[in-house]
Amino acid sequence: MHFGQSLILICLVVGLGAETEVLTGTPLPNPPRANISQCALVNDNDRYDCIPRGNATQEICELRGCCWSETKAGIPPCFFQPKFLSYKFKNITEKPDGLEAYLERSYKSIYPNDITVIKLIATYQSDSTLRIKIIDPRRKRYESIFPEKEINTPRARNPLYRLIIEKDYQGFKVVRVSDNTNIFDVSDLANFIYSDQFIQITTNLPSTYLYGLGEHKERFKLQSNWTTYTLYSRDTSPLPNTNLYGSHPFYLCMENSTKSHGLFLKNSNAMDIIIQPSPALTFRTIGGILDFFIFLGPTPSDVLKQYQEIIGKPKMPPYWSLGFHLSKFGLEDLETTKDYIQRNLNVGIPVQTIWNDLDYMDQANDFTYDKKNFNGLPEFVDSLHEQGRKYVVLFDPGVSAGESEGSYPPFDKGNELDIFIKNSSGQNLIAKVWNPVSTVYPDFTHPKTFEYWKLMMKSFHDDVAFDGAWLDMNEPSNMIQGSLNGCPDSELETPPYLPNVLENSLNKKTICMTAKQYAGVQYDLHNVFGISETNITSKVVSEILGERSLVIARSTFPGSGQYAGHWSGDIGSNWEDLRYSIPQLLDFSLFGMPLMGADICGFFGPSNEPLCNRWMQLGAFYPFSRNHNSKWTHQEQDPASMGDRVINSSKKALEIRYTLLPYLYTLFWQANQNGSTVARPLLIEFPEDPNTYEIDTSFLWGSGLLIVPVLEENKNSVATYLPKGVWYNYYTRKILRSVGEVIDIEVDDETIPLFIQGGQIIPTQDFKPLTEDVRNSDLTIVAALDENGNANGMFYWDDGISIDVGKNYTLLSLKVRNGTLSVDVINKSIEEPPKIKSIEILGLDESFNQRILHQRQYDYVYNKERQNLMIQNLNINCSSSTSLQWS
Ligand code: MIG
Repeated sequence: MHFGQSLILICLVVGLGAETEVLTGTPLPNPPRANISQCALVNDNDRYDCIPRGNATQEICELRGCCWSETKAGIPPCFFQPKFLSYKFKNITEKPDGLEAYLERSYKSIYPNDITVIKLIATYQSDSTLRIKIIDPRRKRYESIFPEKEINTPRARNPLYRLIIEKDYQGFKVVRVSDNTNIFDVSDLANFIYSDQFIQITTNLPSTYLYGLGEHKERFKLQSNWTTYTLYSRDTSPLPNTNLYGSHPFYLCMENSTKSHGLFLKNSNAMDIIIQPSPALTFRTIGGILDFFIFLGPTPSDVLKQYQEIIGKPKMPPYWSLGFHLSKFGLEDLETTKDYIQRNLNVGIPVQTIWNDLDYMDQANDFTYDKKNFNGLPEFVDSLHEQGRKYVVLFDPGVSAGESEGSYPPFDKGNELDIFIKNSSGQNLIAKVWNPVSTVYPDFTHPKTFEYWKLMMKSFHDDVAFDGAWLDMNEPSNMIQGSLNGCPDSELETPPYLPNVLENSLNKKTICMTAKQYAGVQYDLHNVFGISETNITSKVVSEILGERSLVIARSTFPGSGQYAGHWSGDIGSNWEDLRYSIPQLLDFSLFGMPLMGADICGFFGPSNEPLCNRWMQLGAFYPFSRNHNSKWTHQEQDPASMGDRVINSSKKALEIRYTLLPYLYTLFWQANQNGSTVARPLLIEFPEDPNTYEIDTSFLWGSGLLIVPVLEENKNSVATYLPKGVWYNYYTRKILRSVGEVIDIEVDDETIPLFIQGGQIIPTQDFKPLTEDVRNSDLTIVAALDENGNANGMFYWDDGISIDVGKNYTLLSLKVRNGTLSVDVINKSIEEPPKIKSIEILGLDESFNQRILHQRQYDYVYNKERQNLMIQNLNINCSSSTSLQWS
């Protein structure tokens, strides 16, 4: 049926010299009427919408050469006939590492400015990654400036994929060689449109198990019932079916064979992505180019590694940032801030980092602090540092434009360097955010903005020695539409196709699409505003501190993980949003942003004791663990304010978190090195078990720890799926052998169910209220044996702050085989790493021979009922490899 690479060679001959011919286009004709018998062949679920987001009538439909027949609501009545002639391959040239081809359009599309001849460039990037770029060969179009990671020179030896051009030249597809699965199936180009402001392409999918395409308030597994996912960065409290703060055109697909693949569309324009039940997926973007990266996996963790090869791997967070953070909007002065922290410290909550929101600023202006209400802030921050605590403040991207000349350097300096975003006539675009009068935005794509931002951050840091930057409002958000003077009439402000964006407007709650930046217009750059600010902030703060910086950003894009973490914004204080926080967290694991968490106990609306109780338990296991509250709530929700039960729950869960910090930190290091996940969806750990494909109420830390939060009110039990294998109840150490089944767990109010996976070794340290003390305390190695008595693990240790990760560190490989734990030193730091003081073995049958333990005079306790062995009072130095035998 299809022809492969051998036939492409024939086309090479056909293609020679054809380039000039296809480049001279004549005006396109209108399409002929659809062929009714062809139309009848199309199943409802397979229809390709011919009037997307338009008012479909039969007349308009038929004029477009499309088929008309009304059917169930939600299913497009006007659709393309199969193999409707859109573009046709014209000449195809095989290259050493890919293929190039031209495609020529046959009929007018319904959008202005069809690009009649386009060029497809396929690059065999590696054995597992194929890039397909489709451009206008005659005119350079905007290409997303992020991710900015350089892409390696192509090198494929035995690609897992094959690119096939259809015999009729009206389609192409990417096939997995090993089993012929269609990975990217555009074998029918019927609805393929490439016009100036509307680019559409549909791929048939091998399954409906799709994940990613954020940021959305959605379950982890995406819906495929003609569901539209719109990507357009927007400041809004998260609602379902709405574009939110960040834009990630990446999906992971689990195939029916349990293999998986991924796809990244490198495009930063506003877009709709529609998933229909056939299943098929349509990208509809209103600008830029098509630039696909297709990842062949075959495991989902392979896919994510391959993806992060392209977008960049996550930044290594400072160790302290894995401690518990306490924040609140509405800590209106320094005394309130101090009391807020102190009351939590008083009841034993291990607050590592204190955050101040907008409140600290003078008139909500960046790089200032309120000298009256926050008088003494610099000294307060110094005292936090003396205690071993950290301090993070909020920055908005916009700076005040309404201050009198000479009184506000952030405006004067920016103006002097001329780095503010311009309106269409070239003056500073004036908007309004929190500043008293008006706001301008630095253009973070301007080459001088790095120095500008650094100067501002540095002079503020000289006053207030903050340790991290919290980047809010960087969609960019604007409280008035477009600008103080509105926006000009332009097809950029009101494009021929408007994606399904909130409030049906591109410039609502943000700046004009015609606004000008160094790298282009807002129309193209909107979705990368956040990442451009985050990138610069991450570097600037590291340079100022001389240490790793903590940056948490609201608006994100592929590659943001290299610079920052993320929080899920202004979610509600309710059970529903508690539940959604897990899929949101797992989505950002897919997006290469492991440092993620939601506002614990919720942001908007009053929280309440039962909710906050369960939320503090779950939040202790968000990689980024922060309780933050809105100012309008009039309901405190920090643990101390919530009464004994929440205090006890919080302490219990956070103490476990702190003892697990060495494990969590090691996972972050692995993510930084290999692009692996920290908070891990079950399907990534158990891709061969389709029962895990819809799970988003529990998740793992790495491979070792399964977290099963209680997500409903008045519940003292939770049902959870335990994949096949050996598990251990974290609290009782009791062994559970699962055949892959749902189990019911009884749980009291103050406990979050946790399980350790057999076969994993988890490094733990002592609980201490400060992260730095945990980092320096002795180790307890917990080895949870699998059914064969084996286990594996790693321990990574460094100073927790060095920018140059991987220069001075200790790395231990931990292994249990035949009743012996071996500790292999893979790398040794200059400083001596912590000592191993105890080893705990889980799942040790009582038949093991205790003679050796006696002989060597180990101090040990064996618990027959729990089947665990604790060898204690050891003093094992980890600077050299060693082993310890118990049977
Ligand atoms: O429009 O800075 O998501 O965390 O507390 C609200 C005040 C602006 C939104 C952030 C939220 C923060 C708040 N900000």
